[in-house]
Amino acid sequence: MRFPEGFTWGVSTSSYQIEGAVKEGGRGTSIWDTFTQQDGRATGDEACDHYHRYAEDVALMADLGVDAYRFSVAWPRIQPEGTGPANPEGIAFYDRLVDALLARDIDPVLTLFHWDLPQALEDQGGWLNRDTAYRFAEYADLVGAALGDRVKLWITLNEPFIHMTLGYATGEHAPGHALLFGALPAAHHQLLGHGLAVQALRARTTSPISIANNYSPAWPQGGTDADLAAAATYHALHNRMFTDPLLGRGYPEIGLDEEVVKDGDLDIIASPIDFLGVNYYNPTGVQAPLPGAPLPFDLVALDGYPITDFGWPVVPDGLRDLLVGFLTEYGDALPPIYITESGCAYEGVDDPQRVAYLDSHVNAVKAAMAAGVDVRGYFVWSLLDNFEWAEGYTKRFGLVHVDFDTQVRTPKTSFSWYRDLIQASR
Ligand code: PNW
Repeated sequence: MRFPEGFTWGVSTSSYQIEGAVKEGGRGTSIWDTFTQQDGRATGDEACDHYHRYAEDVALMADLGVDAYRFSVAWPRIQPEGTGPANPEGIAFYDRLVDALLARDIDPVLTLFHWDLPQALEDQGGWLNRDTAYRFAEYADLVGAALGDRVKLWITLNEPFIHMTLGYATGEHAPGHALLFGALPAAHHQLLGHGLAVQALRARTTSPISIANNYSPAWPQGGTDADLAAAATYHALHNRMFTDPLLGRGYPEIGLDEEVVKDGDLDIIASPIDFLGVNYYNPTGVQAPLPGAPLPFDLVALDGYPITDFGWPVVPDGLRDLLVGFLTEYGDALPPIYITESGCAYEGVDDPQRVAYLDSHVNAVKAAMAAGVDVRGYFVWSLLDNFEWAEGYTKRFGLVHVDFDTQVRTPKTSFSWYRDLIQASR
């Protein structure tokens, strides 16, 4: 089976991971600036210097032949303090970027929030504070007013599950809170912000609008009823919590405090979306917890698969299962899907393992489509090697190698492979 006419091939990045220039253009401080200034961590101060080199990066994408580019807007460039009118210099940067893309016939796909919250809002409690959802809708309105005529797909939030978990439950990411299940309100407030932002954007654009979730099939390791129950609980927390309410089904039973979810919130969160953004990396192995363990599941390694430099298993079947599982779980309520991130960390400019990874995952998408799943596009994470959050610059996800001393970009073997795939599928 060939990919249908109009299938979108793309690449993804995010603002804090590539832009640098953190003190330029009137940008305010984000939680990632604050978080990375601690104890000798790597920072995004320079990253890929994309803020200054965006024209070169757009030219690379034109060479690659992609149909679309998914990037994110840094909220602190638009509202340095998280509220108030739009900073014209911040808008101007994304204006230039969007126009450069359109001039090369590349569709701009814009994510409003990829984790770089204005520090001023964190000082008020960040996503633990319900008010942040309303601030997010105001910000969405400002960006919608500026770019609503040119952006081809809108994405409100990137991976609210990962942001809640690593940012608020374990503290591995900014803002660094380790609240375990106390982090759940940060999920609800993000989803509320998503719904309010969808409503704000509708008044500003006719383009499709959605969210990009991180999905990981929960694979029970061990066959006891307790193992299956633990996997079901993990599935509810990682996957269903961020999908059921969008599709009008409310929250699964995950222990979200009833005080947090106010009357009317679920209607706002269920504001219709036009597609579902799916970021997939790997399934999660789950077992029953040991007696007295703090969490209702135990996460275990999946044995018998190759692993990437990140230590993540390479499981293309997980992507096919995930997509086919959506159809089983949501049926007619399931909107069309875009794979908004798929990729892996490996060293080297010659990167046959990345080629093998991407080839097998593209084939998994094809298999899911043959089984009836409506997938409209596939975006590789990432165009460039970049600032990989808690891992700093040690994990390389790019189709293009970046030398972080000289900022020289070198297309990898996987870049040529992806260019050929795109050309062959036209
Ligand atoms: C995603 N995990 O993050 C993000 O959207 C990207 O910004 C990031 O660079 C990419 O995946 C690679 O990590 C994730 O621990 C971070 O399971 C952590 C996890 C998953 C996704």
